[in-house]
Amino acid sequence: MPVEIFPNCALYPLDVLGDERGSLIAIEGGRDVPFEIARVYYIFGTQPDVERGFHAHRDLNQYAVCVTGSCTVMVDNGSERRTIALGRPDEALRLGPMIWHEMRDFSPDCVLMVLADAHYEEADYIRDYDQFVVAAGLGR
Ligand code: T46
Repeated sequence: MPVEIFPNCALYPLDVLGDERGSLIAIEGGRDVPFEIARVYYIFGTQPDVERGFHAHRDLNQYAVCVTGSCTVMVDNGSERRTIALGRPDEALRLGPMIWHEMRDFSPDCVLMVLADAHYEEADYIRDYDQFVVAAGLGR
């Protein structure tokens, strides 16, 4: 069962398939995530003390999985903030539209994989926090 953080933001368990050889997780668009996957990117080799993110998306839906190592993600819906520790490959953090997020505390081996429902579009980013709060207050 997902653990809701905000309406657009939740932690989802991922089914682990495995046998005596080890483990495997499959994420299928339209089944394990509620959209067709248009883009996959991953963040790795993050230098010590680096902080990333500091934006929200207007329309983009994403699921982030820390496939190796660990990091934290601060999520903010415009009125509340929560910090989520990611550190397991069988858990996905849904980052829906209008969730401000900041990633930090990357372990040296961290690989943060993100599945997205659209191609990269800089116009979809809100990178100014005050602008985000105003937009979130208007419901968009
Ligand atoms: C997000 C968090 C979780 C591309 O050209 N294509 C891409 O698909 C992405 C994701 C990035 N880029 C370029 C844009 C920048 O020149 O790669 C560079 C680094 O991207 P950015 O500074 O936005 O990276 P983060 O770690 O701050 O944010 C990323 C995603 O951009 C963002 O959508 O939600 O990870």
